[in-house]
Amino acid sequence: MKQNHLRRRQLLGGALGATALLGSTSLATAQAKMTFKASDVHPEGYPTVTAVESMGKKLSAATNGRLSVQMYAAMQLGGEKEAIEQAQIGAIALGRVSVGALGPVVDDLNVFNLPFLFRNTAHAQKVMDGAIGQELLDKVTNHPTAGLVALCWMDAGARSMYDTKHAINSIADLKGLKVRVMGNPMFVDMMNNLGGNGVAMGYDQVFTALQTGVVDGAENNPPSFVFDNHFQVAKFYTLTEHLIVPEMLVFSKRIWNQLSKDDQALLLKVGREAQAEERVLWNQYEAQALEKMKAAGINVVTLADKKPFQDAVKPVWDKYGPKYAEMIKRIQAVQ
Ligand code: GTR
Repeated sequence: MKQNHLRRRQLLGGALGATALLGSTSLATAQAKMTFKASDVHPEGYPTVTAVESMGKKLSAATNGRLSVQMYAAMQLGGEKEAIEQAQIGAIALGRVSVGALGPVVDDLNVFNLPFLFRNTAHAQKVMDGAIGQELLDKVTNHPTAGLVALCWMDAGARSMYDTKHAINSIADLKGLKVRVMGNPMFVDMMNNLGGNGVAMGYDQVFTALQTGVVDGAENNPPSFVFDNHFQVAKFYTLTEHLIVPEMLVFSKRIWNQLSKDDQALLLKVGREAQAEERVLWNQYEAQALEKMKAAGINVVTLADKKPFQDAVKPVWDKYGPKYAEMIKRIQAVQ
């Protein structure tokens, strides 16, 4: 753990140095060569990682190598809370993070963290691609203290439960299971209302926690479950699809403010393209993940009835829903 921390500091050292340098020569730096450090918890080959790398290649091509992206995948720089904090101080430029982790920073986003909000992933995509999606990106960018510029959305499918103990065939099977959730109180409440014990922790700790029995289960989409290796230790996966939480690619406002208007416009353009590219990759990866799960003999349970799960999370809606009432209505109206 300590070593990880040291390694992280070494990796970040360069970026901090470069940023400090940039601060001292404002106009000249607008045209200076810059390498944008990017962080993602997922490994190389994961849709979000590939899309950001491909965005970096486009940036380099468009600026004759003046701007580029250096990807630090697979949690080399820590979890998502760390990525957000590093972007805020300008230690990295790009963080690809879940709205689950961003909600505590920009509260408007928490509406997307309500369980069973979207009818399905197609519904979520329609919302992200439309006026509401743009509005929420703007909420991040215009937030007075978040220190982030939202470049685009990224798909992350639907999240389902998995565990190391037994198949979850009905809500009763969740009773007493310690289940890791993302670091956001809404998810702890969600899990507790479903009958489990919600344990909030960073993504960087989940694999070990599952392996050592600190938690009995977690919840995530099939690509995370498979390609971050959780399926090596958790053999039961139940398609609860209780959360459809989109992700965002955010840029450090500190670094953004040092860029020329043209470079900012270019970043927004390649960001939009990254969103479209990631979606195509996502669909392929999700299918691959499901195949790998089958091949590995994972017990995949399809629920005959999700209603008991939906009913159980009503207290979460009662507690967090009212302040988003207008937005919820608008989201539900998107066909
Ligand atoms: C993944 C997501 C990550 C992170 C992770 C988690 O699906 O891509 O951004 O949020 O889940 O559970 O923490």
